[in-house]
Amino acid sequence: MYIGVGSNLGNRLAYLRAAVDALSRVLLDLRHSAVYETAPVGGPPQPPYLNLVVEGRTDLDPWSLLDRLQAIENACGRVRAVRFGPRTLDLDLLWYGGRHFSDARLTVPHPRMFERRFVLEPLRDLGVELPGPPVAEAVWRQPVIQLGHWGPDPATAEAWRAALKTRWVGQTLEYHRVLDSTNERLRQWQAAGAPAGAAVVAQAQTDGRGRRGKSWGVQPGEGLATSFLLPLDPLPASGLWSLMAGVAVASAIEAQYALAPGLKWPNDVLLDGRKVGGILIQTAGRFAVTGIGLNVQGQALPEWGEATSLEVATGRRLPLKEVWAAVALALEQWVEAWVRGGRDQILEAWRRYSVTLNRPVTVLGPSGPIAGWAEGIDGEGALWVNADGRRLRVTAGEVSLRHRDG
Ligand code: A4P
Ligand code: MG
Repeated sequence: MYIGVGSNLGNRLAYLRAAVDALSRVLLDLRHSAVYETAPVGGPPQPPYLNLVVEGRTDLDPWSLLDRLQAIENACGRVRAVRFGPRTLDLDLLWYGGRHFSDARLTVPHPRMFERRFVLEPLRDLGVELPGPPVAEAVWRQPVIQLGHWGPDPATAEAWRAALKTRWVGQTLEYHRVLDSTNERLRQWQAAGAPAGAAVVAQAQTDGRGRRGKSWGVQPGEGLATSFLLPLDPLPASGLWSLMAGVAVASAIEAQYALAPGLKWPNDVLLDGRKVGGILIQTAGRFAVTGIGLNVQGQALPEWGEATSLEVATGRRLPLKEVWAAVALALEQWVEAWVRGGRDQILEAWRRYSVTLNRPVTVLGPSGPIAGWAEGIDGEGALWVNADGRRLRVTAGEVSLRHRDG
């Protein structure tokens, strides 16, 4: 039989993995397709789905199987609110041994499966074509992107490692085709003993911060999503880590590609005033998990809004592993510079790249927007804003910042 699995709320990939894991205790000879990111079909406006299809055998009758599927949905926090609406997990019995039947609880085959590319494409990936009505042309135009299978890919990791010019940063790494978040994976790995400098790379990151809703336009493999495990010892405040990582990314693309990047406090990397990358620091034990996202390839599409890519800026489709190796080298050099020379060198470099200092900004905090002038950063990486003579100390994480013209 074939079961369709979909999720478009919360950590979608984690729900898919939990579903496959639970189904492996219900079905024999389980196989599952690659993961696909798919535009919602029907229902109210809602976020994109992740979908896959599971194949397996069972002795359960279809209604007992449906009971099991619904128990798995419920265990994954499924709330039935809107028909066709957003859900953490949806399990549909698509096909049961070629049988056709319908009653109040169950219609098999699933009545809409041949109208949905998010079902047909994963079936194809499994090498399966089920007999059914002819599929309308329009169905094949529903947007779907194949992301691949989860799990580490050691061969690709080795090819990336070979591109490195570092001594320790990135020398131990995991490469994944699809991952919910490289920071999350690295935090888990840290807890299991990953060494300093360990790195995680994902060809597609499904649920990393800042990605949701911006998925369409970036094909898997066009953007760099990576995290590095760096020792926290030299830098006391995580706000400084954000600035240091920003300086490393900016100096890497400046040196490697002769670009003129800018840094927007606290953690955006800009080219020509448009966002090309972002940084997310999380601490784990004695480490700073340093997450970096960079738009490497890709033409500026309308859905990108204020974003850009290295390809747009250089006119070249740069290999991701080359960009990654340049970033790893710069991180190693800046972490070591920190150990040798203290924080001043990094603050000075940050000020040089800054596009935030000495200009009007709006601070969006819990107590509403505050307009002011960005005056400086201090030794902890906090931003000082002058709002009509009142000096505010702004720390990352609590606020977001908008530049104002003028
Ligand atoms: N039911 C009848 N037949 C079946 C079957 N073959 N498999 C009954 C599973 N359930 C079946 O389902 C409502 C009732 O359908 C169940 O109580 C069961 O007795 P539900 O899961 O509670 O509600 P639902 O999911 O909102 O309705 P339905 O009909 O399952 O919707 P679909 O067809 O699952 O559509 N777009 C993308 N890109 N990817 C998606 O995964 N999913 C939907 C949901 C809409 N758009 C989507 C996706
Ligand atoms: Mg359903």
